[in-house]
Amino acid sequence: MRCVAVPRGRALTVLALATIGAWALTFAFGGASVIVPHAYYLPVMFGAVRFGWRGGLATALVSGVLAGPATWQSAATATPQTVSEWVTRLVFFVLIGQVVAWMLDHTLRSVNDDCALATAERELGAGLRAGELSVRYQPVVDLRDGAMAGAEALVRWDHPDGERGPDRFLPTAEQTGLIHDVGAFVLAEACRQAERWRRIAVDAGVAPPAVPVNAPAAELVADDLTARVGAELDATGLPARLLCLEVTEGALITDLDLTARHLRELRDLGVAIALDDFGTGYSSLSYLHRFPVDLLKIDRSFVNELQASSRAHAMVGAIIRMCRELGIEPLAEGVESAAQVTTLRQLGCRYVQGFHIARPERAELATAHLRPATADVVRGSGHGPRER
Ligand code: G
Ligand code: MN
Repeated sequence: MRCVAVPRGRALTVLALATIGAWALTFAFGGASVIVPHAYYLPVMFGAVRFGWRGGLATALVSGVLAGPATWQSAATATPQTVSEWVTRLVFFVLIGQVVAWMLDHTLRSVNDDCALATAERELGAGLRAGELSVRYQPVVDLRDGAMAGAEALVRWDHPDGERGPDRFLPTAEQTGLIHDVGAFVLAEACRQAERWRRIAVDAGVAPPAVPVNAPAAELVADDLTARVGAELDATGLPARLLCLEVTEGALITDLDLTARHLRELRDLGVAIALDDFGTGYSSLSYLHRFPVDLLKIDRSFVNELQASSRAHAMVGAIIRMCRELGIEPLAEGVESAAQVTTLRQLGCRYVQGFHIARPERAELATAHLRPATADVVRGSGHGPRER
């Protein structure tokens, strides 16, 4: 879909010419007594169509004055119009402009939305083809030994105008179906990287990190999800246990039964399932009840409040105990301070992720965390590493 509006400058020129034209026409035809002032409806409607109600109003007022005091009733005898006559006409101009603007507003809004979406889709598609999308990895640290137990794959768009986070382009991707291409790209990248890390870890004699990938809602109901994940594991040689699929409970999951079935299939493959942003959705416990969950990510909104609010402290403690009862591993997201690490450790949380440990970084940089150099972070004395 190509979306073009008459450029502003050209539209203003057309508007001015049409208004002056109507005035000249009225004069040439001998004045306001004939039907010619109706020619002003043209610029009034054009103003309303192109510039909305304000454009309609401005054109109507200018036209009303031009067709009124600035136009003879009869050019031949130089008789002016009566005030009531031209004011009545001005009122009609204003009314017509406003009605046209009002009627078009609705249609234009949806056309504009379609245009914006089509443009964003074209741009994102081009970005994908140009290789502008990349994956950053945010380490997950095991508090027991400071090792990088995992690294969450997070997609970024290295747009020529500057880096764009997923919230800037995933909504477009979801609305246009490009989400499947983005999802396939992230999955392939993450599996390839996880396998690379597995080999490095084996050589270094450390445990290989798992790579959690965020699964968009649209992917969770796709029939070929399990097949595609399986194919990617085969293609890269990555053992399924090192892949983890994160399901965000905040995401609108359209078909719970279908999603639950797909997640069970994936789990049968050996892929781990994480429930992301736990506690922020409307049905956290119901998701936990219905989905096969290995890892529960405690949302950063609770972690943020750990120190300041005794309620948050109690809730995080309760979530961790619940996980223990259910045989699920809790992970605290959005850990931003050493004090939070200390508290989480006291509460029995083994895995942490957040800016205090590491920002999402390029794979090469994240590789450094494979060797447990994050030990001082784990001891609770470290400063969060700088971005990238
Ligand atoms: O919903 P999910 O957990 O997948 O979100 C990951 C996002 O959270 C990433 O965009 C990442 O940059 C951001 N993030 C990761 N760690 C932190 C943190 O410690 N604090 C805040 N505010 N955001 C974080
Ligand atoms: Mn996530």
